[in-house]
Amino acid sequence: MGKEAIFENLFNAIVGISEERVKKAANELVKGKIDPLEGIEKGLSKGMEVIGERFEKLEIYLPELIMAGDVFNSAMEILEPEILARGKSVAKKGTIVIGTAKGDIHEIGKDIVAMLLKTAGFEVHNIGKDVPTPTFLQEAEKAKADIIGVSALLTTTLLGQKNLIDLLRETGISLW
Ligand code: B12
Repeated sequence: MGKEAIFENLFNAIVGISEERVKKAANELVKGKIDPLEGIEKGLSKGMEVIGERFEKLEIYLPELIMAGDVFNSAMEILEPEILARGKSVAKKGTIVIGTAKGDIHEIGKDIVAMLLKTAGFEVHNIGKDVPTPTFLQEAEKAKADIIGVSALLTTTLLGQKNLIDLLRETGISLW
């Protein structure tokens, strides 16, 4: 099967919220030695965009949103070892603390970013979701981090990013 057909199967499996189909397509991608990152970009994430649009239009509801997230994660369980195996051992580039802002439990994208940074040579401290602003600072100090990454998918939790910058300024830590 060609890679475009596999990307389409990944897309359709997310939109159709089918764990069985997503696993099948993810396994085909690995067997076909296709770049898993391309599969995430051109299949899984595109499918998630459609899920988000349908949710916004009230064509689907929260349970479907939750299930679509689980379907995405079952594909990631198959793709992640492949992504890590493809990563070349590179010199350490720095340390990053990454988490999702307080009030926000979206973590699929943040976990992908964390994994990609790891394969690119960063020491990554993934501190999870719904993280209070001061915890980012505490964890960054503990890890002696060079970078802090704050994921926020909700309009309301975007403020978590600004709050952290304000907190860093207050404590006198110099930013970039
Ligand atoms: C799956 C999903 C959920 C799942 C999350 C499951 C999980 N384990 O993460 C669940 C069901 C829990 C959920 C809940 C809710 N959700 Co939701 N959800 C989504 C959905 C469909 C997909 C998100 C996703 O995983 N995408 C796939 C990943 C790969 O993409 P990504 O997250 O964008 O990540 C990429 C980039 O953003 C970036 N990135 C992400 N983090 C970081 C961090 C750093 C440091 C960097 C550099 C880059 C980076 O890189 C990633 C890889 O490319 C989006 C729709 C959408 N189009 O985004 C809505 C969406 C984000 N949700 C939405 C809403 C409203 C909610 C709820 C409030 C619904 C409700 N009524 O309860 C709750 C909020 C719960 C909470 N307190 O957080 C809205 C937000 C609207 C807004 N403007 O605020 C959206 C946009 C849907 C919509 N169109 O209405 N959701």
